[in-house]
Amino acid sequence: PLVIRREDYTPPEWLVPETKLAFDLDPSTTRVTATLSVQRNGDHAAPLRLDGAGQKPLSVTVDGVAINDWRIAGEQLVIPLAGAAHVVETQVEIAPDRNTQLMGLYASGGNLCTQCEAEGFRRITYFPDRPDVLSVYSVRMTADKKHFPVLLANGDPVEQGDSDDGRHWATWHDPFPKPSYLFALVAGDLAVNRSSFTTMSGREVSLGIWVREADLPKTDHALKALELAMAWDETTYGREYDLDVFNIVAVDDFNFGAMENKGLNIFNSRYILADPDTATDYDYDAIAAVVAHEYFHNWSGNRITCRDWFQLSLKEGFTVYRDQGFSADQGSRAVKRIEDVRGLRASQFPEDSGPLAHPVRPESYQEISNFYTATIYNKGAELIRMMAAILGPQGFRAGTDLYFDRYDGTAATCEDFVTSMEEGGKVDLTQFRLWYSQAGTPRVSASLSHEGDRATLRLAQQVPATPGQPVKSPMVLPLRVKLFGAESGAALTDERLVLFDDTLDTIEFEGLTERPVLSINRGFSAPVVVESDRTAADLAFLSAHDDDPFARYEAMQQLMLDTLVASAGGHADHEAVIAAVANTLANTDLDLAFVAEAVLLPSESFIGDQMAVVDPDAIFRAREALRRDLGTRLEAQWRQAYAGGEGQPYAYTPEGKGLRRLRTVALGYIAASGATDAADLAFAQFDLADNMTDRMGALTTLVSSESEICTTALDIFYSQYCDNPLVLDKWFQAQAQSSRDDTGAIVAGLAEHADFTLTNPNRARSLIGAFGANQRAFNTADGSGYRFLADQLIALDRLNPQTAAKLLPPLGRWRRFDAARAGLMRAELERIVRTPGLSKDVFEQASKSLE
Ligand code: DPP
Ligand code: ZN
Repeated sequence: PLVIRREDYTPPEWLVPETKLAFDLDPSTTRVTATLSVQRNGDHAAPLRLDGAGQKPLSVTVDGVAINDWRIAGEQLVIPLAGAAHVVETQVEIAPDRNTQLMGLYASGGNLCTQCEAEGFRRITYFPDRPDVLSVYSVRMTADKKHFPVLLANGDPVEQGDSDDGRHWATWHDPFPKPSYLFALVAGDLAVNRSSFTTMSGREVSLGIWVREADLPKTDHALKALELAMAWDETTYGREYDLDVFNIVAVDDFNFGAMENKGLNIFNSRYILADPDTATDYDYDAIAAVVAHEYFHNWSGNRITCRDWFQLSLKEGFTVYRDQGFSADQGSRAVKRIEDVRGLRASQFPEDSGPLAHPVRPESYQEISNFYTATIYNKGAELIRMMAAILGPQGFRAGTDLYFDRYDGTAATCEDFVTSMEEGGKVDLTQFRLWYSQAGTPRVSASLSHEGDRATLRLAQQVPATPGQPVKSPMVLPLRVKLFGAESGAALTDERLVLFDDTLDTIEFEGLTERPVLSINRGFSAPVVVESDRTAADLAFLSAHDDDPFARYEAMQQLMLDTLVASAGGHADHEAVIAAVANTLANTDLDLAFVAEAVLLPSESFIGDQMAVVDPDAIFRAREALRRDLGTRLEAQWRQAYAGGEGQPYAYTPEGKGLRRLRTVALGYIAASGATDAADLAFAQFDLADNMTDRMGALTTLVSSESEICTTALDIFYSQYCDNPLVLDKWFQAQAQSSRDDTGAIVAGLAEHADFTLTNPNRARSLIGAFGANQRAFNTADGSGYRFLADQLIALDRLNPQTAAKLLPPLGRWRRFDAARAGLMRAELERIVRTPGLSKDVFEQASKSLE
């Protein structure tokens, strides 16, 4: 397979300052005419090479004259050109309705839409499909007026009109030079929810969210989020929107969550549509976050784009950091940080310690679609967060101002960003750059000793070996540290930001009046694993007394984790956890959403990550035993917490969300206690809920029980929502996440369900993706889970390689399991690799997973 390397980067041989596209749109045969003004870049004699994929070339002209001496090399169209500048026109034919990969121009729900990042544009027309070729686009679309009354493209609308024979046309112009991956068009039968936004310099922008007519009532939340995001980017980063219109279109079939095409974002409908009856609080939050994320890309991604795909985190890491900041400002900062860290540990830490580990700025790839990862996005965001911590708020803003100013209109690199931070913040980030080049999650061991009024913190760091990187250098780890008095509970020191940049270090504290307890990596200031010699009593103490809510949560998680790992190894002692949870539940000063997070046990897979050999059954038993004990011993408190939310009408407010979240967590513990009324309680909640959050909370509790009522609830849910695809996804997902013993069989049955299809990525992920993440169900000792996943993945690969490859990572964890399971997982990976006609997407992931 062809390996693309970062070190091989060379500037483009030809530039394309201007691009005119004409689309004669039709689902079965669309004709695309591309008129490119091309300019030789530098002193060379190379022909023009345009990327293509799958289209049928009809004609090529140069400066208005048809030519025949073009050729196809691989999938590139090669055109010999004599001069320094020419106008090249190509005509091709494509078939949107046969495009199951959902890359390029495709059909979804009767409409036509595009997805071009990373390399979809070449499936539409011949073009230098690389992010450092920036061009000004004009687009003309012609389509049947009845089926496609709405015609949208990037930029601002210019003109429209009717042609004869029932067709109509529209032209759009985007004055901002952009790479081809940001191209977009939509043709469809769509209704719009509009509003307008006045920018900080007084410009009026018309905002529109386009959906099926019937979905219009579900677009208010997304539209509101867009307005909030536009205002937030002005106040927080000084960034103003730059076109007269900003359109968002929601489609049901979409590989990503959403796409930031200039002036015309295209979204997976799950990140737009919401009303209380069909969307959970989690969905509402995710919609606001994704709407903001894509909007923020207008500056961090579009105005400044990436030089090459190795720099992907330049736009993604930074934009995730920006959307995290936005969400934190809308609600509870601490709860948002807890959610983000939980996500990082669930998806990025396993990636960083497995066969697919790669640096935030990778050195090579076979298929770039495989690098839209938690490492690029979420660890990338942590890198920005660390730089922000090192620079401080003013320095960071100076750094981002400089970056936006200096690189506006260009295709930049991660190095350009770091240089801007250095100059703007007046700091030296030489060693910090290792975060971009070294993969693996650093491990810090921290030990605090104390004598008289002095204490010494001893730190050691180790960065584990990862594929291709056996030996690592020490990194700069910004650790927020503070000491608390074990007797008084009071702070003994101010918070210090320790820049730990060596293999070993010691930090001294003086003037201590009592025995100190160490609070470290507060706010998760560095994305590392901390091992400390703090006792269960110290952790329980911090969970009650630390003044950083995140650190309280962390202390509780660590206490739970230590307890569960010991318990999975046969040493169960639940007392410290029970006391700490009781304490947290009794603390009326805490916000309810925080309490709900703090009392939740770590996931089975996170527990597994702490063990040399993952024993999924022992982990499950240990976790269930602790849940049962917590449920029984604290039953009165759970019932009180549960009743706290009763009878309150639904409102999407921080208080309302907190109440609902704690209520469902409490219900889970009541069920875990084995209380005889638990199933009835859950069913009543399910039945009487006036919102999807409570209904799903009850259903996920029921679905893990063996009770008859579970089947009844699933049937009711199905008949109520079977014609709403997004809600039906929840129905599939809840069953795939169940802790029942027969989940594997249930999931295999659901794969045969009339409503299951691999052609829709959301549906495929809701069943197959959720099952792969269900540690116990997926890892049954007979290997049936592995076989099922491999079968589905091979079938999906024929339709949609990009989404298929995303389902593979659970099979790559074989090194962490016992020999029998490892052998079964390897056998499936080998079967996948041997499959004839396999995509390079899946080949890359499967072959790397075997190494
Ligand atoms: N659409 C994806 C995102 O916004 C890729 N750019 O992250
Ligand atoms: Zn993004």
